[in-house]
Amino acid sequence: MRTPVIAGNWKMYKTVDQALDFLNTLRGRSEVNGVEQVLCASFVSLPTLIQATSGTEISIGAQNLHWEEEGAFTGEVSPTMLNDIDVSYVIIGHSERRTYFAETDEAVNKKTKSALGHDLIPIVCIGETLEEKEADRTQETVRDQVAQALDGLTSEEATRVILAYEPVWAIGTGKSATADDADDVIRFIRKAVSDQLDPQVAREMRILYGGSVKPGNIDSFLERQDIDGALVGGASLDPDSFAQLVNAAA
Ligand code: G2H
Repeated sequence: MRTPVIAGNWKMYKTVDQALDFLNTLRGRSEVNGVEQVLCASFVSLPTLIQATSGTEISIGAQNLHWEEEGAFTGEVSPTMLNDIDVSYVIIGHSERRTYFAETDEAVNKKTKSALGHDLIPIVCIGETLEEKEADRTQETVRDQVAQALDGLTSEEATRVILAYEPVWAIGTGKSATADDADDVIRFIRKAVSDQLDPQVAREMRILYGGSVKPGNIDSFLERQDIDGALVGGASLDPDSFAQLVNAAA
């Protein structure tokens, strides 16, 4: 049995005060068992959010990390620093980082290994662009991204990875993939993981869908056996809708 995950990706939204307001409104509305609920906030808000959620069902994640523990890397944040403030999860390879910050599959692999080596749960994002989809290259694209992200991991390590299938054309556009399409690709990803590592890893690994998920469409994704939850941007910014998403997955 794979525990479902609802992870909010707040991107570059919410000051510390706004993040605390969100938590105050959320309090008590999503205190449910049977689902991992994660809020991935800006680095600036992480210590405050971790303190404010201590003892609750809510976990806090970062949206990026550097793979080195320290060094002359201006502007970067290391896994050791995330450990120091008790961060639990970290998003890696989001399409916005791949597109705007030139994050490569090689960097995604280094970050994934580093996160696992520091007991952080990586939420690794993969997905095809509209151009790749239209050229019928969705499977090839996601298979390559998965192969590179998980390259060199042991089965035990890979089992701790959460993959998020986020078709780039569905991100923040209001156009979500249909549940059928998402299910097909996620089943294909599970098979790719099985071929690359072993069938047990593929059975145990959580794979989420992301891209314009909201309370009105979450059920259609969650009812698919291979989809283990969602990585949610826009709809995670509002505590009511985040609570509805979590409660739908519980
Ligand atoms: C995809 C998703 C969260 P949204 O970026 O990772 O955002 O739900 O706004 O499409």
